[in-house]
Amino acid sequence: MRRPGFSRRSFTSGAAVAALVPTGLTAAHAAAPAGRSAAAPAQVRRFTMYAENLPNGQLGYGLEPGEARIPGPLLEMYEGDTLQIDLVNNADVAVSLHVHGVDYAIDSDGTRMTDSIVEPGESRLYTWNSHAPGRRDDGTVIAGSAGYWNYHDHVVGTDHGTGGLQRGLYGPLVVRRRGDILPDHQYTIVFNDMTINNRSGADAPNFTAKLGERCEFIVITHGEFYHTFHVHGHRWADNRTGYLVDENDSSRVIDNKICGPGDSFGFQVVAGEGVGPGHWMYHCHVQSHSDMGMAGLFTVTRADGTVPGGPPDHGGGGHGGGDGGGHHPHH
Ligand SMILES: [Cu+2]
Repeated sequence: MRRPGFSRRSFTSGAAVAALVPTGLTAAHAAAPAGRSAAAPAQVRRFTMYAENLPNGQLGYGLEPGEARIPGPLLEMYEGDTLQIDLVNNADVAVSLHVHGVDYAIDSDGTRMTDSIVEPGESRLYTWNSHAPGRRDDGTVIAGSAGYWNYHDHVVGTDHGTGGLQRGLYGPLVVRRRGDILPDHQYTIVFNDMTINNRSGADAPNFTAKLGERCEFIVITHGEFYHTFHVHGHRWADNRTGYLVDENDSSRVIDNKICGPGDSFGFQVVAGEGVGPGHWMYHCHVQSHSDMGMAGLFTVTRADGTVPGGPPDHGGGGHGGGDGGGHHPHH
C-alpha cells in the first residue's frame, strides 16, 4: 500500500509517533524545537488505520494490518493541520472512530445515529480538523485545538462504545501549538476500568528514559471509575502543556491529578531532574486501585543505562517491550 510522504520504516512498531509528526520534527530534541516548528505550514495528512481482533476478546487500532495494539497509535498534529483517516475494519464487529478535542463534521462523529460507523470488511474516511487560537468579532477568544486528547470507538457493545472501550479500542491524540517543546519520549497511560492500557499488576506497562531526557506523559481515563494519576519524584504544571511559561506563570505545580472517564491530560517532565535515576513508581493513587494492580514503573537510568537501587520488586523491568503504548520516536 502506498502512502506518499510516509516511509515504511516509520510505520513499524515503536516509531508510529514519528510517522504522524509533521515532517522535520521526527528527530526533535528539547534543545531547539521551537524554531524548527515555527515556520512549518499547516498540513493535510491522509493515512489508514485498521481495527482488528486481538487475543482474549480484545480489539485494537493499528497503522498496518496485523499491528493493532492497545492503546491505539499515538496520533499527532499541529493546530491548523488536518488528519484524514481511512479506518479499515478487519474486526468481526462494527466499529468507529470518535475523537475528542478537534473539529469534525457530523459525518465524522463515529456514532450509529449519524451512520458514521464501519461494518466488518468495510472502510470509512474520518476527517479531523484543528485550528489555532483566534478572536471572534465580539473580541472574545476562540480557544485553539492544542491539547492532550483521545479517540475511541463509539459503537461496539452499545451505542456509546462501552464494549469497544473495554476491549481496547482507544488511543491518544496530541495537538500541538507551533513552538511547543517536543519530547524525547512519549508514554501513553490509559486508566481503563481497573487496568492500565488493559493490563494490570506485574503486566502493567513500564517506561524507561535516561537521566535528563524530556518525557511526555499522556494520561487518559475510560470506563467506570475516577482515577488519580501520580508519578514519584516528578512534578508538572497543571496547564495545557505541563510546563511553566516563565517564572511568573501562576499555574499550579502538581504531582497528582484526578482523571475521570473520557478525560485526558498530558505533561512533560525532565527525567530524574533534581532527584536522579531510579525506578520511580507511577500509579493510580486511589489506594484500592493501586493495590489491585494499577501501578507501574517510570525507570530513569544513568547515561550508561544502569539504574541505582537494584532491580525493581514490581514490574520486572519492562514486560512487553516496556512501553505498553508508549511510543518512542527514534533518534
Ligand atoms: Cu484508580
